[in-house]
Amino acid sequence: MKTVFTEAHALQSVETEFYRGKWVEAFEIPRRAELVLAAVRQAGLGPVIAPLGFGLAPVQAVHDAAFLRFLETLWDDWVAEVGETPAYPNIWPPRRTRMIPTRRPGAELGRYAVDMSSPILKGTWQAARAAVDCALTGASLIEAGERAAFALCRPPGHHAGRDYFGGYCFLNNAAIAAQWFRDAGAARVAVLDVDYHHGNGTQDIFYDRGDVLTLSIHADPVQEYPYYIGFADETGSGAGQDANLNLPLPWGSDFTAWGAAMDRALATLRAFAPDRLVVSLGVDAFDGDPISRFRLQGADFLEIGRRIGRLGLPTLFVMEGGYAVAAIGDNVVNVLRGFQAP
Ligand code: OKP
Ligand code: ZN
Repeated sequence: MKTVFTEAHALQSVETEFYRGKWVEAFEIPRRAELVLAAVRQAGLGPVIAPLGFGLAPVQAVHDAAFLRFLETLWDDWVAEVGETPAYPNIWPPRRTRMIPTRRPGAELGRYAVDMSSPILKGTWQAARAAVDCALTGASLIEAGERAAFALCRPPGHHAGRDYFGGYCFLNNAAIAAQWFRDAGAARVAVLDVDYHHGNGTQDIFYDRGDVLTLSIHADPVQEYPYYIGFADETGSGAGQDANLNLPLPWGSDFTAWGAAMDRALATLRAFAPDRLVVSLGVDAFDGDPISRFRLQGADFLEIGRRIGRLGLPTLFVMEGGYAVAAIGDNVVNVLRGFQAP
């Protein structure tokens, strides 16, 4: 399987993040992608290729136009007003606020950010666009007949909604790839999110659609980020009724619980009979993850890959979370190798 990667990911880089009331060493760091790349090479998984440029149209097919203008222009506006320092929101519009147009960068940040984990930097737009191009290059390999591809995307994407960003995510790489598959002729696409955190952005984007099935296995939002979304009773709306499946699990869950949830997800996925599968591949369900509380072991990731492989679908893996840097490479490669040798 080919891996799509570009060094442009390193343009999104911060030393610290605001976590539990303190500025701590950042979890979502460039080293994560470098270690996954090293593990892919070490394992001899296949060629590593650079992304092609896909332009903005596939991004506009998923995200709100004003939101995209904001992401592209915020840095320059921020620098003019504040200077060359990471752009963080520090005010949010309360409920019942009229969304009056403004160009004040501080006001716009609060309008589009859902949290403080994703500062906008000089290279954020470029890094986020490059990650999308990695996902779309992987998708195009599959369109050209490959059975699978691995888009080593960074920054991640699954918390980015139609018109909001947060959770380290700016553009929803997996959702953009899923939509691109639809536009390339796939009648039905499934997005399976195995990241520890609920894929709230992906759910948001496809919630009212029946042509894209979204499934997510994640920590119960009663306990865990993103808190407000990801509950089991969110099953889709309108044409998308029953095309969203959330499988929340409590803190401390191991592969006994996780694997059972996965089997439920796979049964729904098989019944949907998609033409293409996108996997939001976060490996933060790992026991040793510093911000997560599941207990999956290294070998469990091999089994996850095997089960996905047995679906027999053209599959695009899109990198999401995973913060136990010492194990991130092995955990990702385990999924991909399990997939290849079910
Ligand atoms: C991104 B991905 C919880 C703080 C959470 C943001 C987490 C984003 C995870 N107390 N901070 O899904 O791995
Ligand atoms: Zn995560």
